[in-house]
Amino acid sequence: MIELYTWTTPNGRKVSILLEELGLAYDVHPVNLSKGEQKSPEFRMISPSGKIPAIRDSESGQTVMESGAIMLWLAERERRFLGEAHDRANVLEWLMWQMSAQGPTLGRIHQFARYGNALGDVAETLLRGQGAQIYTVLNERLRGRDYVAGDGAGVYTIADMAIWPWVSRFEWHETDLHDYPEVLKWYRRLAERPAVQRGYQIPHAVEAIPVP
Ligand SMILES: N[C@@H](CCC(=O)N[C@@H](CS)C(=O)NCC(=O)O)C(=O)O
Repeated sequence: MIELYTWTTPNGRKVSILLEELGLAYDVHPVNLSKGEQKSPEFRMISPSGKIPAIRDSESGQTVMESGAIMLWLAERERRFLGEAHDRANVLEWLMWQMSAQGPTLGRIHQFARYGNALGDVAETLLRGQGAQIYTVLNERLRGRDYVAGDGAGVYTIADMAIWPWVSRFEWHETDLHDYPEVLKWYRRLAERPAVQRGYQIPHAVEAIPVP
């Protein structure tokens, strides 16, 4: 059984969406970030960085932190959502783009646009520009495609599942998805998936997925 330690955030939802898509049985352990539960010594035994998401395989005792590592570990174990062998490089590059560029950039924008932590005009203008670049890159990638990775129209993989939850915060970073029509089509396509809808509501029910 997979034990999932998570909260209602984009990084947490990446893993709950994948677990739902895989149809695996899993136990959910909410880690309330506003109470600082992620910094407890008990949780750090599972996630040394003190961040969600993290998983523990109760059969082997294996723990994994870092959403990208968790997604790869689960997808490789189940041999699903990685595309064909020849798609692998493509899946990895978009997964790594999400981990190193999309998530961190949009997360920094949340700091001032959502939480009111002023960073100063220069930094905020720079970050807004970087956020727009992120959406532009994704929009161009999705032109004529259904999914970010794979040949032709693409194939649904962990790369889509990693990128989508951050796009679902578009309101938090003051982005109008109508400015990025290819992203909007892809975003709506994934939002219709029952597994995405279930995974979005882990570890507890929140508002419906925002769909512009
Ligand atoms: N690179 C990590 C980032 C994880 C992360 O930033 N998690 C946030 C929630 S989305 C967190 O636990 N924040 C609480 C904290 O940093 O104290 C991953 O992708 O798993």
